[in-house]
Amino acid sequence: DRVRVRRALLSVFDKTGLVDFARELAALDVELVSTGGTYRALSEAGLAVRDVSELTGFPEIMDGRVKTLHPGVHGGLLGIRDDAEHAKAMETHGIAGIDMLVSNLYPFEETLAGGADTATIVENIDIGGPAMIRAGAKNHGYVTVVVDPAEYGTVLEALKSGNGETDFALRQRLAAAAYARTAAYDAAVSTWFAGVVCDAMPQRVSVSGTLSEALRYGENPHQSAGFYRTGESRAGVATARQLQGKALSYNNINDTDAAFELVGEFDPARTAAVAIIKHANPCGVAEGSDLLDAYQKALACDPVSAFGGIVALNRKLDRAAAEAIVQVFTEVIIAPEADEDAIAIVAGKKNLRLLLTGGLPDPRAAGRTVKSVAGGLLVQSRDAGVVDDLDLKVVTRRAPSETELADLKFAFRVAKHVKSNAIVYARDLATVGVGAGQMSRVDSARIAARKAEDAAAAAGHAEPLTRGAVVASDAFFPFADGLLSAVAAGASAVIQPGGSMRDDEVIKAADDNDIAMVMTGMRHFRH
Ligand code: 93A
Repeated sequence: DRVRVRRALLSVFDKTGLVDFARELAALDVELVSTGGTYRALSEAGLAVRDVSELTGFPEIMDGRVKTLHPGVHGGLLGIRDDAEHAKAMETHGIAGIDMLVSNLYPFEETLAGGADTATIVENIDIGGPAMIRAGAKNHGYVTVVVDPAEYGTVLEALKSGNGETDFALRQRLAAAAYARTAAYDAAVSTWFAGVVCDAMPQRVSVSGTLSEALRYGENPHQSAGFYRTGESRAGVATARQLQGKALSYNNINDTDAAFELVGEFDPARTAAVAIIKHANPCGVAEGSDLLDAYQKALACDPVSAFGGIVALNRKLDRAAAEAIVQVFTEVIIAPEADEDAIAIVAGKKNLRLLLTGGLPDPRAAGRTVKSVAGGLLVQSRDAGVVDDLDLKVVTRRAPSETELADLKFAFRVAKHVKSNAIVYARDLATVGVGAGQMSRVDSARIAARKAEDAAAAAGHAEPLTRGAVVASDAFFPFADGLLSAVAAGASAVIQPGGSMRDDEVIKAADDNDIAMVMTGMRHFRH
């Protein structure tokens, strides 16, 4: 089961360790054959190497799309040396046996992660490389296939200690690694094709990421946890730079993500916006003339819950906003950037983490979310719905005023980021009451209204802040009762998806109470 390696074909995109490895192979009397770029790298290093076109009698054509796809290569990889007919075919057609294949592939996954255009991504689908790897691995009885530069050392050791021969166990192990690589490669290609090109769910999904940090514990101290990076370039908690403070916990990461995705909904060129998050739900969100104004408005919504919260900002953190934020016990601040003054102010709070992302996530970006259930994975495209893009329909006699409409859109934008059932009261482009995560929409509505009363009382207002406010609901009102509870709280306008069997009843209840109601046609469940 030992095979002497006389000829190696090297065709690698990632040229790490290539020259040293090839030099050692040459010293072991292995003849080197290579494709274009690999050939150049080796000959420039002064190594004797033959161009693969000598084996094929055919030049590389079509910008390299066809360089090794030839019987001269595949016959050399697939021929069974001990089979008389195979040996005869090799002789008749002048096919040289290839005993070792060293190949790694065009960087499809990296090209995809780097956000390249479709044509570039397609061009980075390697065809010849996987074909050779699969051929050599099939014929592992005779061929040693190396797909990972990390294996170069092991392979050299084996050759040196084995008189230039490899044994079956090594070739078999390398063949398994080879097929694992081509399987993962094709899975990445097929997933991309299905999802992006055909807008369909892939037949298989493999969730993969690289451990970025082993976390102290998970959602609770008795659970173990880790944070993995997927390589996606989206601005957010996974790609942010942490300037200070201790390591983020599992819950911090989850909440920070929720916070930053929410402020990402607010175009920084149009407005300053701040979101304060607790347990993945906003306890205050506001637009403002600047970040300080937005922060103060957001904080006023529920200052009790904001204690120990996560603060996300959609613009460069400045001194004034930083000074206000550090007055309140805050776990994490996340922003696209921060100016020097702001960084210095935050530095005064040793435990406060400051994360800078370099940009904002695009709320309309395509992408997938994955959730594990017992024995399965639930995969869906991310909720890329944005209220500005929707065809809003006024369904009541009274149409909302311009101010009401602006508040309605604001409230619906926020409701998308509140756990269902979500009810959001807003006025003056700030939340005044948020009802989240209740099993009954009426309960969410009651909680939101009560929150607004509490906030008003705390701020010394005579009237609850729901009076004259607008209300957003993440899903339709199945009955008029949810709407009537908003009416009772004093709301003047409502935004909701619509689509209930009893829409007529709900619209009538609105009209009876002189409420303006807008339907979006889009639901924003979030669980
Ligand atoms: O364009 S290909 O799909 N067609 C081929 O015939 C082919 N042969 C090798 N890609 C092909 N390769 C790949 O080229 C290898 O998998 C490797 O990634 C790369 C090495 O090219 P070079 O030696 O020119 O740098």
